[in-house]
Amino acid sequence: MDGDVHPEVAATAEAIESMETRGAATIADAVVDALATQATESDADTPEALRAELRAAARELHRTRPTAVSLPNALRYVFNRLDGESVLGLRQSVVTAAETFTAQLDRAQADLGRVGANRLRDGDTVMTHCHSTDVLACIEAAVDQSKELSAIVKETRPRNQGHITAGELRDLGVPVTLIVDSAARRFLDEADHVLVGADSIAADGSVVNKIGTSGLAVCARQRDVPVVTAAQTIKLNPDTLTGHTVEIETRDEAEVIDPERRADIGEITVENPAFDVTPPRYVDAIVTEHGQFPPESIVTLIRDLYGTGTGAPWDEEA
Ligand code: RI2
Repeated sequence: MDGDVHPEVAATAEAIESMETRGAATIADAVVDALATQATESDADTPEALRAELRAAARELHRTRPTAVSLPNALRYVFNRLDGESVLGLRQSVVTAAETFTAQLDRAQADLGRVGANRLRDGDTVMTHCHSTDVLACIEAAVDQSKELSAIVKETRPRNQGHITAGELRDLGVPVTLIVDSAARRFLDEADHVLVGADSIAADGSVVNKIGTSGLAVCARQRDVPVVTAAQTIKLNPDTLTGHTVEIETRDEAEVIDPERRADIGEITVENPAFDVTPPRYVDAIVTEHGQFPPESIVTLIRDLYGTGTGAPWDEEA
């Protein structure tokens, strides 16, 4: 039988689900932290009991956001390093794995930032969609190289994460023009790059990112504005090597329209997909901590880094 989930794990899951904690890299960081809390705060008196608790905690965390592959990749990282014949040893293996994971994540983002910055020239204007810490890392690295950049920031309905991007760019000293999503095509003529993040990258090079990314990419291609995805390799989806598709998260319709207003309108359907899929032909490069790749070649990197090592060890009884 599976063990108890620590209240802090449940709180982390709730924060991810409500998007108080959001962004693929931040989510990955939060889930390994939560597993470490489960391990250190546990009262389990046998390694089997602690393993059961860790599996239960992982399942609670895993169900929160189905599209962000960084979440199962992070869980798998820890589960693949579970080791120890005693509670103490097992506990330590979780803490060490979580710490190593977080350190690697930070390093990867800094490395990725320097790669992405090389694409940006002094005086360039970047158009952004949603809020991505990987994208911000590229811009921050370019600013550190004394490049002067400006940004056109899409507000990104329905959750308006563009506001977070705008604030962080201002903190970096980058001039920001905030636009509504539907103004993107009009402003593309003023952009030198479209720079977006990713929640999941499939083996065929398709980029799964915040809803609205694919429309932006199609318009950018029509206007010859290069589209670059900044994505640490934790966003690569190994399941897609074996033909699985990426599940697109559907969120509450109340994010799109106030329930009272909806009731006033009458019988309508409201859809709220959180993400869309941009085919590789609209993406010029995927920037990772290992360098930049044409999307069509990303399958090689996925195979090298993940092999066919997928699965959900938190569902197993072993
Ligand atoms: P970083 C976000 O999703 C955006 O789609 C963003 O591009 C992606 O996560 C990656 O974020 P959401 O959590 O890992 O806002 O680059 O739904 O921070």
